[in-house]
Amino acid sequence: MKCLLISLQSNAYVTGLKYISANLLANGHDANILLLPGYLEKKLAPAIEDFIQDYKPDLIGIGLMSIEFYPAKNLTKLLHEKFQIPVIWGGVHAIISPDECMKYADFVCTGEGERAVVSLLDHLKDKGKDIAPEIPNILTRKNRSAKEPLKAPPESDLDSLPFQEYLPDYFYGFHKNKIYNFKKNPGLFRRYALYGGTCHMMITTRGCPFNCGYCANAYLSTVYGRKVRERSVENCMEELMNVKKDPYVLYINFEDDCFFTHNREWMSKFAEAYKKHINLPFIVRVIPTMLDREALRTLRKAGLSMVVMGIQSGSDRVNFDVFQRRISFSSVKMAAGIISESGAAPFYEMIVDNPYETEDDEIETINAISRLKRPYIISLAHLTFFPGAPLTERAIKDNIADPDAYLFRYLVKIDTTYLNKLLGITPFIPKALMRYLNKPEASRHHIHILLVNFFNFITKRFVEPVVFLFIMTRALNYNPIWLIRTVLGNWRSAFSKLISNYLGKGDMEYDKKLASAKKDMPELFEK
Ligand code: B12
Repeated sequence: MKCLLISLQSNAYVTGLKYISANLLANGHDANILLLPGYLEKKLAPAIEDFIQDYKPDLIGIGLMSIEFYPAKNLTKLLHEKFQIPVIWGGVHAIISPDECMKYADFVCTGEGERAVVSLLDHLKDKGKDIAPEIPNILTRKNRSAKEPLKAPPESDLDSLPFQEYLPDYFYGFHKNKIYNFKKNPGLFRRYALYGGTCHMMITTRGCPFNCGYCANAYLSTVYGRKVRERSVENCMEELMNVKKDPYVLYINFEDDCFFTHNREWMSKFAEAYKKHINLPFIVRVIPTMLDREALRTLRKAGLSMVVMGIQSGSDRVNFDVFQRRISFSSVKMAAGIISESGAAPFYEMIVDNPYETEDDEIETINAISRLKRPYIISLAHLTFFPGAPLTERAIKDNIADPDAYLFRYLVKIDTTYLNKLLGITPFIPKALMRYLNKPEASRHHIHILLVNFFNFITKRFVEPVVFLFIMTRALNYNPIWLIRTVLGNWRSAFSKLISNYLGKGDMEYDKKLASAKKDMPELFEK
């Protein structure tokens, strides 16, 4: 049986779909992945129609995060008009909002999809599509009303799942009205992949030990439990040795919510094997209170080049009371010190545009951030009220959030307020200047606004890229060849980010498509 897995994301990092397709192949089925970046057209393009007619899938799967809801709804309607093929939705949004998704799809996957999709294809083969399946994690119109829809326990043995490839030969992309095989057109793949395709995105754990109020994990942990499940070092190495064969892979980007949930024993075994077999620079994410100096040193020796750490706010009130994230700024400062001392490039993430934050909180955040050891890079994300997050429920109750806003706005699109701009430039300007500019609106003059705008312009275009290059060069132990390869591999995405003020090109294009779809297809946006 054949399954076509479609992603509507603007980029080609489709970890979930790669896992599902690998498992389908291992179980005797066939799979293709098709990237339709932000597809929101009134009609199915002839190339897509031909592709489906040629491949003749028995099942079409659409993977979606919440922001891809409208493209998924539209595409499903177009597919149903042309073909008699059942459509299943899966991914984070399907898990969080299964009832809403069930209005449009024939099946909804309410958890991990690897085994569920294999069972569904087996069912379609044996019993056909007119008999409703009874499969754990698969919601149908029939069993939707059941009190206890069948749930599969979270996958306990992650090593038993075939892992994802960097670029499978059955991965296709829709570009300028044609469909291309990415493996045969690697240049095109790299255009759609983040960071020019220089990173392999890898996940060694599933789950997060925290339950922050703004994060989908707070909901996902009710489905998967609080326990963080991990892969063995051997299993991770097998995936990486395969990935390393591709000369374009320069970095491994570990997307685990917190790489430091692994214990020291796992870490040292990993570091040893990684250095021996892989030896590529790599990136990890960490939650400040989980950072372990010893483990960090061990990873650093194995090639760790960048540590991404969520700080979110510099105000303890906001972190504790609003975000339900019990991490004080003193812990953040300590963790930042350890990262700097290790020589890895520090990359800190903040959440802004928070309606529960006062001007005093924002001023406190800027002051706090300025106390972190330089040099470092910060990235600001717009607080998006995604469905399923406890803070979203609170904000809707408090009438403070538009419950549909997440459908139209990317995290990277932040408000261009005075204090957001000042926060963004704080790591790069003299502290005395920061103190002079860090004022409440009531005491600001034209000169403050002028200076913030001026430094924002200069910093974003010239200073920040130079600091970024410097911390990466240092993290790569001043290896010039690696630096040149990084710059060459990333120049296109870096350039496009600079021009479009840090909003990815794909996201900008999606914004435009969404705006014109609202005009041309108002019925799509009706509830
Ligand atoms: C890696 C990652 C990315 C990567 C790759 C995403 C990907 N599709 O693989 C990148 C960097 C591209 C990314 C981008 C964004 N991300 Co992200 N990302 C993650 C992260 C950290 C891990 C995802 C992952 O690989 N999980 C491991 C795989 C195995 O699990 P999975 O993807 O859930 O897939 C399983 C099931 O969901 C299901 N499944 C998935 N797809 C399908 C399809 C079918 C047909 C079926 C049947 C089943 C099925 O089966 C899979 C295997 O078991 C998660 C956090 C998390 N813990 O989930 C956030 C997360 C998914 N991202 C999130 C967000 C918000 C974004 C952005 C929108 C942020 C932004 N820039 O504004 C962008 C999307 C931009 C775009 N449209 O292109 C949110 C989503 C919230 C929501 N309600 O939608 C999450 C949950 C983070 C969070 N904590 O809130 N992200």
